[in-house]
Amino acid sequence: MAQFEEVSQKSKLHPKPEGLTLQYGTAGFRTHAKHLDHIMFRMGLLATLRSKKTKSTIGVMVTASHNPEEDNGVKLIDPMGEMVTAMWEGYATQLANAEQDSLLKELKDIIEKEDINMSEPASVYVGKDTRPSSASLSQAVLDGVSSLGGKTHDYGLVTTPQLHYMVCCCNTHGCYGSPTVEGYYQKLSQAFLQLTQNALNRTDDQKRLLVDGANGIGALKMREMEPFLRSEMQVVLSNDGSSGKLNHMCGADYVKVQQKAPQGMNMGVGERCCSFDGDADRIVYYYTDSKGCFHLLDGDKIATLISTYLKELLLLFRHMFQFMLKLVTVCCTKTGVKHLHHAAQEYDIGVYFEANGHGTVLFSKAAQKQIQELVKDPNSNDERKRAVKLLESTINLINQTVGDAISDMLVIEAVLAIRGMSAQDWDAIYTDLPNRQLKVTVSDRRVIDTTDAERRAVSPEGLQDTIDSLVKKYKSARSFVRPSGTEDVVRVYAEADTQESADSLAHEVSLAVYRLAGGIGDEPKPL
Ligand code: G16
Repeated sequence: MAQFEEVSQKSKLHPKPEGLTLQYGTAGFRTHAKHLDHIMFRMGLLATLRSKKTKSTIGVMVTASHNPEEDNGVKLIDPMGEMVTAMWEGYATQLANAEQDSLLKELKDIIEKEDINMSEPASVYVGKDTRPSSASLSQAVLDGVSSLGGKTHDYGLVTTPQLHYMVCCCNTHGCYGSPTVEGYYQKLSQAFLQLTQNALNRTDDQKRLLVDGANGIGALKMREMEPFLRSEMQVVLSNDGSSGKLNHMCGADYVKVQQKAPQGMNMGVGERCCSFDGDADRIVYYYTDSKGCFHLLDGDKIATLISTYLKELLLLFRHMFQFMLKLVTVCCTKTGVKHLHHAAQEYDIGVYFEANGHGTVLFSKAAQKQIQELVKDPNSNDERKRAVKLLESTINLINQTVGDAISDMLVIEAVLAIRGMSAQDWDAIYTDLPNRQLKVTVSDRRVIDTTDAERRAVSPEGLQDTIDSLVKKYKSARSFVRPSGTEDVVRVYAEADTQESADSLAHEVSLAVYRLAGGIGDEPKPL
């Protein structure tokens, strides 16, 4: 077939280095950008097949999110804006690792297994972050799509959640919004302005938010969005990409792991600050108190703020709806928003956040329908009318396709404004135990296997027993280890009654990982 001839010819321009194998990780392929050209071309091919199979538009985002600037990666987006299924992640790995001369064979194998009608049209949306390597890598994706005859729409520089939003808008024929960057700003800003009308007499200080853009795409998009917010938010942007390096000493991952403010941010006492990550799908908040102490408001705190706000609104209607009667339930999954997203879909309203600030809120179709009916209810009193309007605007403000730093930030700002809360009030909802997160480099991180939502290690032998006995030495302590799905490291988490104990436990567990799981380089040193 002429189609395959074209793939065969074009793939020679994006050759695979012999012997290189990569896995589709927690959020797609991710490694040094120099290894990725063939992966991008092949993901263009795979997205085209997925589009033909689903008869829908598929998204391909070129980004390595929180990883260093030299890395890059690719995330595939399914029709409703969610991550691709596990089965297709497997195909992605299969195609990525096919040697040059067996690429067509593997491609045909997927076509056959999935029974894909190759005469179906295909449409793929492509976006990229600000990394220097992203321009040529996204071109490789476009080449892959066109070599199989698919249509592309190149959105250029967008945040990952913006591309998820575009894909969902396209496949819902505009029901979710209009599939343009402007449409995204319009939808979110209108909802935000409606919500903040409920917060009276806010001073300029209360509208002020210090935003660390991680020197990435989120900073660019925040600047573009600002005029749409009509001074209802006064953004002071730092790490806007004009001088610093992406994610270097800044960004959500740095702030969360280091538990300190990013470089270049001048924080006044008690001032609300937040950091995006490299592709703006994560956000964490923080402030310093009058003693100069740094306070982090991470994904757990964000989930608590948003769920208590929603619960308060829903309780006004508890006499009417079954789903609102259920208590708030907590569920744990493995790391990776794809796991959390699926778990959250099981609920009428699912609020999910990873501690690193990646998360969103999902409203089931039934819940959205019931809220729509409430809007029209003629017997509603003023308090309920107000609550239902708030719910409606909150739904519009949330990017339900995936975690979105900009959307989450606007939700948080609106909730704080409506409830008249400061960052300190929010922080006081509960007190975090002191904790520490570390990384250990080992020769093969896959030697660590886990169970119970990654809370217990089943291999290597003896590791979990060692962790258990170390934990017993400290008060209120817990510790978990797991292989990262995005970097070549093992992650260690520890918490205890004091920061000294958390640091010491994290160090001891790191040493155990280093010794029992094949650590390389220098032994972990005490903090
Ligand atoms: C990705 C995933 C997240 C995950 C994070 C870190 O985020 O989407 O769910 O928490 O990687 O994973 P790990 O700790 O296993 O390296 P992002 O923002 O980097 O795409």
